[in-house]
Amino acid sequence: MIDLSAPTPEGKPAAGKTPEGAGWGAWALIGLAIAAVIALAVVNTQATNLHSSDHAAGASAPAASGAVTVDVRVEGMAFVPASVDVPVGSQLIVNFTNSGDRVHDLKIGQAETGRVEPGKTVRLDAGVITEDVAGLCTIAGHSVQGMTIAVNAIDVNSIDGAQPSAGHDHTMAAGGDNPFVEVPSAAQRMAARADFEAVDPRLAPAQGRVHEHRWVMTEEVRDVAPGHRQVRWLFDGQAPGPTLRGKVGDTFRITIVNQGTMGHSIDFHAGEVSPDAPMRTIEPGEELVYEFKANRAGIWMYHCATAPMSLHIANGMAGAVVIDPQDLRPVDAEYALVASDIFLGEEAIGADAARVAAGQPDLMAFNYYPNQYDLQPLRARVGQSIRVWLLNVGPDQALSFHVVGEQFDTVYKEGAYLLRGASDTGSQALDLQPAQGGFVEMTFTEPGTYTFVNHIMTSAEKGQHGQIIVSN
Ligand SMILES: [Cu+2]
Repeated sequence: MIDLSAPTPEGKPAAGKTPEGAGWGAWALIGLAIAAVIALAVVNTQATNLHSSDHAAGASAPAASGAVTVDVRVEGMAFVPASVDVPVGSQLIVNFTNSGDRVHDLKIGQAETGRVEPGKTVRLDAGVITEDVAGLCTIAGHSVQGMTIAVNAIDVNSIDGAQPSAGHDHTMAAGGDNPFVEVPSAAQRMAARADFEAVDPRLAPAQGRVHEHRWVMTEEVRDVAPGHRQVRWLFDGQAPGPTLRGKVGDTFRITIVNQGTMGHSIDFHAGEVSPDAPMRTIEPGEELVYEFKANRAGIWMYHCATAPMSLHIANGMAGAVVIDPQDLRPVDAEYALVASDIFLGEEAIGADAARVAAGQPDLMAFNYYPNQYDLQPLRARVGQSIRVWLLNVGPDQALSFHVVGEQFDTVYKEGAYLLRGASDTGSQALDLQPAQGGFVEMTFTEPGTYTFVNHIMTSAEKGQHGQIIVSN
């Protein structure tokens, strides 16, 4: 008996490689063709395959006969295992245990368990497996959060075992329709990771009146989502770029040095300058000095201004300049969150240009990494006031920043207070279009886990979601 619960080996099918000499047009056609095949394969279940599998490595499957029994359980919002291999012609029996804390079900092909309460186990006869079948939890929204299971039909009679019996491809992932890569589900994004280091969201006070920095611009492979690495285009090695902070009247003198492979540039919204010279694109090996005086308070965007700007911003070339209003009140802690759309792509290419052009983000993030503050929450104490500076760099999606269980007593948006130190009124969300910024202030009165989200809920579900843990 082989271990049917063992994960199938990772392997990117041919779709993960650029055909030599193929241009983007041909590439897009290949993508569409793959998407069409997959759409046909899943049309009856609305499910997508969670796991990318390579059947060639499953050659040790037993002869096809009789029944195969598999135990499936629930972890968070995922089935474990997320993928099972079954010899073609075998009957599949699933012992489904709902080990989660919410009601779920399991549907594989046309077979359904019906609703299963937490702690209960139900036996599901999925019938004879003749081709790959998608399984899912049918409760609204659960499959898009990651509750899918792929049943792979293994053709044990194939000599080299190289082709899946149904002949289609498994690059699709829960939570996305990106034909190039596997998009991690919410359950995968929120699973604890010992080695993870979030972008530090803390914002230090302004120091000095002249701010001089030298930023090297590079293109480097980075971890952009759990299990996914791809090239990012970076100011000073980070996405978002460094957060600058000063006061009204300060001078900023930034030297950008292009050590990448293509032209890049920078545009600081925090100053008023003639764009012609300082915002020009510089080629690899060149550098330029961009100087401006900050005459107006606010949180201002900066970004690479080389076309297509959507792609340069999507790949990481954006950040914030904070210019303090004159009468900023003292708070116990300040944070800076840059809202950004995340486009996945192949490792060596970075954000997929066609998806960026179509405005179809795979994930959404604060500080360019989805769900990172679910893994490393912000922390505060009861009675403390915190200020969260917010900037939306897009490139396309809007932000409606909300903290679950909390109300803002102070809201500053695009240079003006909407509300200031209020006690008998308040605000529930700060809305910011791309290139808009502001801050919110709140004081926690009870301990607890306060979730912050983009209340455009599909963006929260794509990763614009984090936590503030408040203790006594
Ligand atoms: Cu650039």
